[in-house]
Amino acid sequence: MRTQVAIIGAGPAGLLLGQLLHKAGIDNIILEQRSASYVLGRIRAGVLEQVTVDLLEQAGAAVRMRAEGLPHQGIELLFGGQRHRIDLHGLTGGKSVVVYGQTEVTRDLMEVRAAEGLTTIYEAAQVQPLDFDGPSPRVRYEKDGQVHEIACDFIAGCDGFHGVCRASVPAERIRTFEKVYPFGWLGLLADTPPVSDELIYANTERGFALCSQRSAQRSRYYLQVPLTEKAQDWSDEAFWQELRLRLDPEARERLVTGPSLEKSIAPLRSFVTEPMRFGRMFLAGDAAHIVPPTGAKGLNLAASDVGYLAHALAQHYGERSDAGLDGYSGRCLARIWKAERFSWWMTSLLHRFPEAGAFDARVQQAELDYIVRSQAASTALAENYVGLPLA
Ligand code: FAS
Ligand code: PHB
Repeated sequence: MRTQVAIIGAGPAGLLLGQLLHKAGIDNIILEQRSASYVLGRIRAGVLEQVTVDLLEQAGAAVRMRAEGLPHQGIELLFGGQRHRIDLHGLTGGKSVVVYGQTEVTRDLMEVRAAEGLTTIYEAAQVQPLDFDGPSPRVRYEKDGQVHEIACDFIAGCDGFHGVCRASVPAERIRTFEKVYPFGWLGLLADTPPVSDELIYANTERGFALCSQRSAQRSRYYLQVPLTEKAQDWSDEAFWQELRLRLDPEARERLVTGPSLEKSIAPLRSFVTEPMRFGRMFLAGDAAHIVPPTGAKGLNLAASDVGYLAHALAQHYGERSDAGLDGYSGRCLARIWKAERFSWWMTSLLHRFPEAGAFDARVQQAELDYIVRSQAASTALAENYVGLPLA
């Protein structure tokens, strides 16, 4: 088999790249180790920046998002028992975010890919990127007991944090930066009406909590928990009880509880790979970087990486220019590090750290109080939250 671009990974990065390349007339094949239903079963991100919305429009995968996505013009910070609204729209000259689950983004991208008759090989085992330093890269994989190879011009490593592409680069050619946080997020999805119209980020003595949503009938909640916790040790009732203890009286009163559809614990880490290009192999999305979900950046960074890469590949094939490919890594990393900083800052601002003392708690409260009272400080939060412009 031969294709122009072999994409490894059918998460949002790989699927969005496949669509953008197809729209640019660039042939591509996606190889995914799991089944489509397994990929769709992962409950993850929920907030889309305008940059991501625009890329999904370009990919022809925005119809349902336009109909069902929830535009959000503000978020609330809850601390000291009080909620304070951050007017994202007013502070950023009219920008906002769209609340629309990553699962739905993935489903929409899968559907348009299938409708266009494009090739996605699910349950591909032992996928290996080969010869990416030379002019003729290849991807080897196993399927139904047979070994197959795909000859290609380029390989896109969209295979997430635990993928094979980054791991295939010799250690001396890659530099990674990592910060692991001493807690995780216990997430719960339920078919209950959201507790509030907008997202609530809570800093409480018992730890962080986030009230998010997927629709007017489906809620998504998160609780900061120690890394020793296991999702199966948390009954629904225990989750709801703890969430109540982290809410203000009005939200506690409004909270509608119900049976969980999904419960899982996500560890929190900051991670960056430099560079993101190795010969004819390019890393994009979680394959290259991870952010703590506090700033709602993970999925959005994956989208902007892929937007840059699709544009660079279109330039290569369309204009015979490699300027975009040569500048890919630097362009992505400039955006990634700003999102890493913001996600680290939001995490440091809103979580209770085990080693933190009374002084640290007071400084956190002082910074939160400063943010909600200062136009400059709340504008800085707002412009990062809605997403910085593409450079
Ligand atoms: P993904 O990990 O989504 O996709 C990579 C794909 O590659 C997977 O389907 C995998 O099966 C496949 N793959 C891996 N190895 C392979 C191999 N060797 N061969 C073939 N295929 C292979 N972000 C937020 O903004 N908010 C959140 O609340 C949030 N919660 C998260 C919770 C968890 C548990 C995790 C892990 C991430 C969370 N994220 C969140 C971040 C998440 O949304 C990612 O940013 C997003 O999935 C990135 O998409 P991809 O880069 O496509 O990576
Ligand atoms: C979500 O709805 O899953 C979500 C929203 C905002 C975040 C993280 C996760 O910062």
